[in-house]
Amino acid sequence: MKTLNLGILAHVDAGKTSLTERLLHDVGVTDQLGRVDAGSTQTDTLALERQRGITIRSAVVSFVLDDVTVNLIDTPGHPDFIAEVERVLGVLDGAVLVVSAVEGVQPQTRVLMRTLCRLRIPTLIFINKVDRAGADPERVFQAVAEKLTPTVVAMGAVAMPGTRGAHCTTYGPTDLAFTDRLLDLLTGQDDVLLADWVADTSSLPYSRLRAALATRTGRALVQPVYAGSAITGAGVDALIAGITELLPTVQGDADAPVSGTVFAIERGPAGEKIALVRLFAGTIRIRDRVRVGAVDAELVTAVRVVAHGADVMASAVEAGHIARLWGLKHARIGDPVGVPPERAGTDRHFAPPTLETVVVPTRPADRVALHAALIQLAEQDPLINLRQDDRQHEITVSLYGEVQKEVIQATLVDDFGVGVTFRETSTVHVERVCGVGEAVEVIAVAPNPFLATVGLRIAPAPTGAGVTFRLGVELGSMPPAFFTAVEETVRRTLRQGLHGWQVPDCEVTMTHAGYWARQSHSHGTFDKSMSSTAGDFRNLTPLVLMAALARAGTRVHEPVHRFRLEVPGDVLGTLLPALTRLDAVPTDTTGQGASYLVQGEIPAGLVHALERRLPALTRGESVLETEFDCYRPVRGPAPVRTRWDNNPLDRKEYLLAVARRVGGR
Ligand SMILES: Nc1nc2c(ncn2[C@@H]2O[C@H](COP(=O)(O)OP(=O)(O)OP(=O)(O)O)[C@@H](O)[C@H]2O)c(=O)[nH]1
Ligand SMILES: [Mg+2]
Repeated sequence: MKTLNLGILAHVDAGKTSLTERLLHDVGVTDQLGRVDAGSTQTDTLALERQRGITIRSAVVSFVLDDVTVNLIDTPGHPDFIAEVERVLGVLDGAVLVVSAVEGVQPQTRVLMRTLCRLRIPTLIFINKVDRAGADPERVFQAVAEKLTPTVVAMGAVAMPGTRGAHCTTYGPTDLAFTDRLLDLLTGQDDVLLADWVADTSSLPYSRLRAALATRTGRALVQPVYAGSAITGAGVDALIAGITELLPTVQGDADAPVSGTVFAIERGPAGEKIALVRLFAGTIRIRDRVRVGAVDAELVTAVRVVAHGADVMASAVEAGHIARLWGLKHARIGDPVGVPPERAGTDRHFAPPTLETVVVPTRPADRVALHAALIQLAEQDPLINLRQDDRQHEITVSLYGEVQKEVIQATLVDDFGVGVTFRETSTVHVERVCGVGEAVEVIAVAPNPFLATVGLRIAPAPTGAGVTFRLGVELGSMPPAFFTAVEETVRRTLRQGLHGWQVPDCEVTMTHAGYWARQSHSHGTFDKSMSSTAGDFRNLTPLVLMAALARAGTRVHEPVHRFRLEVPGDVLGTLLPALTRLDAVPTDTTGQGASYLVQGEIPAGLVHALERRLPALTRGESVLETEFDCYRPVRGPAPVRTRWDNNPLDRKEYLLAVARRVGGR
């Protein structure tokens, strides 16, 4: 059977979960329509999701349409949970991007559409909530074409929008404006189609246009736009027909070697680990041993697949499907299963978290329990980037925002019985390398206390390039384990640069390498004092790297958001000075009738303060949109972060040692 793994994506509250519920109902999986507001949906199952009426975790449900199994993945829309969306992008064959007919294109809609286009994920757009007061599907369609993607085509029209009686009609071969638009769009992209049409205008019958529409949609070159209401069901039949007709299905090879991706980790009722895997090729049966990430031969002890609305035990899962697998003890999000699939599961599509905070147990005795609980949460959400500082044993997590913080707090109490408070949230800065720096320590030459020679050169790399590690020495000059030790340590050390912040992008070249081979005395026992070990390389590498980094120099950068703020014209006089006090830099202010649109940049750490101050500054009449933009150099003195990793030396001692070395050469 063919499968389609379909993601439902949107800005918060656009109606993803309601649409998922409606689809399940209309295809016959559920008898009763679940409601977000009643806490009765299939996908918002966490107690916290039901209480708050927002989706926090992505969830998979499934139904059969004609001969296709559709695995539907409902995702959260709140930007604090963008990491959940990121994880599912690598396993999607198609997406429905939901836009509210009332609120229109929102910041997250833009971020998501950009990413869907970049990843070439075939997408249908659904303008939802046409029944709600204020709905204006025509205006929203125009905004979609202007702000999201120009390659759109409206697949139908809405009558009586903004009323309970809103209903939708689907365009067909007799709607000339529709067929003209198809012709225009498709011949503009396809030279063969254009040539045929130029030669003979009757050579493109409607059926051929429809087929071309499916092909182009399948290649993510055209985005058909539907409209309707998840609540009343208007327009949803057309969307279902569009999913079947226009989105590409896959039929993986069940006999090929196993190849899949772990895209989520859950815990079962007994606390056992469950890996959600999208299988691109092959078949996994119970009791099979599979390779997961770097771990060979993990034993699969149970398999569940989502089938026709329910999650059922199965003896195997085949290519194309999504399954929950038990027994993969070491599985982590993004790990390949078997042969790594072409689509990597760990690619970064969105900005990383820009905030961090220290988590403090309410009862000091809970510290160990808290650490264990956070380790489990970090498995499900690796971007919280859990770390413990060595001296005070304080635990820090990275965050996207305050809502995520509240969710972590509630989860720790509800699921683990650990009450926590947080220190003030602070901004995660990064360090960028300024120039090129080199350092070397030679074996048996003071002050090098380790049995290893390591020389490293560090150079800047473009933003987003990541850390690259190259060998400037012969690969055969040392055992591979020593090179691995150096590379791993380089990556770990760069998590904290000269000021304690991560160095995300740079090129590190190993310029010198040397070791003492395994040596024994006459009585034959291995003598550690005469033979290099991987530990020597692990201990020496941070010293050399930090010395090279000190020579190259780094500059601390802070995350900056772009903001778009609509305000009544008469508050501008008090608003602009308040923005300046919040370190926001307005770059553009334009009048829009009685209101003004102010756009500019603001440090990420002050977005929350701006949100809090706005109601008072604007009589509650403002609309604020913010989105991560870039890192920019910090003005004034660079903030320093305390060290938390397992560095062999205390930070101050460490930098003094580095300084002595740099100065002494
Ligand atoms: N009138 C109307 N209300 C809708 C429609 N779709 C959703 N809603 C309401 O909008 C609110 C948000 O709906 P959800 O389905 O939770 O939206 P969501 O996109 O899943 O939200 P998050 O997952 O939290 O991002 C709820 O109160 C729904 O009842 C619709 O078509 N018409
Ligand atoms: Mg939802």
